[in-house]
Amino acid sequence: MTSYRPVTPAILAELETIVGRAGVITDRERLEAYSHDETPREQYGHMPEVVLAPASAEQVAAIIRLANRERIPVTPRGAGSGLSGGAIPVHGGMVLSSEKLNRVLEIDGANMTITVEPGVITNDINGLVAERGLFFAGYPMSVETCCVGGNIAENAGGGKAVKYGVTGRYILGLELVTPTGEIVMLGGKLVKNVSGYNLIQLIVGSEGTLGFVTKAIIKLSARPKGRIALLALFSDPQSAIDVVPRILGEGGVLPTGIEFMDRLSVETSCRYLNEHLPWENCGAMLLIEVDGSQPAQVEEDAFTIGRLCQAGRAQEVYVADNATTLERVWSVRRCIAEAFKVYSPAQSLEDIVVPIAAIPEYVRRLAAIADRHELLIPSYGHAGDGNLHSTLVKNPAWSDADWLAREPVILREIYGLVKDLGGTLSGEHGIGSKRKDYMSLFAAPAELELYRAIKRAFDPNNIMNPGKIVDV
Ligand code: LAC
Ligand code: ZN
Repeated sequence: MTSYRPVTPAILAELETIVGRAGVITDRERLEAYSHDETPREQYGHMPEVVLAPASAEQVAAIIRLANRERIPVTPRGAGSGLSGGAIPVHGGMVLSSEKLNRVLEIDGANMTITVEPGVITNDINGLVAERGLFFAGYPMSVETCCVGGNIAENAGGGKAVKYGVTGRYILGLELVTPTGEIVMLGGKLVKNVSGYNLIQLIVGSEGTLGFVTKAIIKLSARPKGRIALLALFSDPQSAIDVVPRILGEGGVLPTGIEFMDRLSVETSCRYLNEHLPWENCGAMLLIEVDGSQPAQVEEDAFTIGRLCQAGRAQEVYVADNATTLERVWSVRRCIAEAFKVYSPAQSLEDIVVPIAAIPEYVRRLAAIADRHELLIPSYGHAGDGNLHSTLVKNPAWSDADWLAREPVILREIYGLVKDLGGTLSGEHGIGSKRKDYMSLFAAPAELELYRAIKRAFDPNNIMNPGKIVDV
């Protein structure tokens, strides 16, 4: 275990010479906002000693060199919308915020790229490039609040991954400040690049443990001209989930996404938003979207999928084919996590992923686990990716201490099931500090040792986001 040194007044004075007084936050009330992400604060939060808001790669590099010299931990932070504790300074020290690194540096239409700093809000990219007929296919559910740096750190997925894949597919170049304070440029506006090890894709998803991204070159795609979403209602979760492998395997259509919501998830989000979807008489819903450049083709694809849903015992299939209805159904889906936080702050939002064909068995066996432990475990998520956000919700009859004692037992049981089915711990939220202790259930000692060797090669003093993914 590395031992770290505190941030002393002398170090604060030196930090002020790097980022200026306004870039150094030490006020306790303001620090509090940087002590947690979207995981339950009491359980996972930790206060930083100082928060820094650098405005250039050079400033980031100078801070990291100082942190190395003094052996002070550095935790990179984007918008703080993470779900695994990735941006929480679990060893105290410095939080390095990307909030002032939020410039769009270039839009290059001919190469279909946009170059941005890490603090740019993901959704803003689409606003900027829409008029050129382009879009960024990354679509995390927190798209309106999360930022590009966080998406890269976590290799964020989301609601369009069935067709478009996840963030990493679109990252062509990265400027990185390494954990020893070097500035390196990886890749460029290159669609193909096999010159050397693929360090870009090692950095993507490394949860801020291998450096701080200061610039990203992102690949844009042609904006689809048509989109249709189908909202298919089923009497029970199993019937809905059973259709997913059929849609993918039998339709000959690649949907943009296939999202699953059980009844409690839809109901909770609808109540939170004061929205109405007809959840009362159903047990679960699928939200399936198709898009494309030919509106007639998109309609035909939607029709094909609608037929498969009906053949799979859908009670009803509703069509959303204009901006207003599309936004209505998607906002219910997007806000489920937020709504459950209000419904029960004591909860564990999971991110398991299994092979797509194993989704029906997962849902069946998860229901048995929930029954046996007498708690609610609603599920929703990206069924078309085999990625479900099963959420353990504290039984109101349990005390807080009860919950904290039972939660890990139930989690281990769920993870055991996931492993049995050939799945793993996280599909898009990451390991962070929240899931670190469970890594050894899925990765053999030799694999974990490779992680540690990589970490040591980048970060010999273990100052960069320590306490995440694995202990070094
Ligand atoms: C979602 C977030 C929790 O899919 O990943 O809603
Ligand atoms: Zn998700």
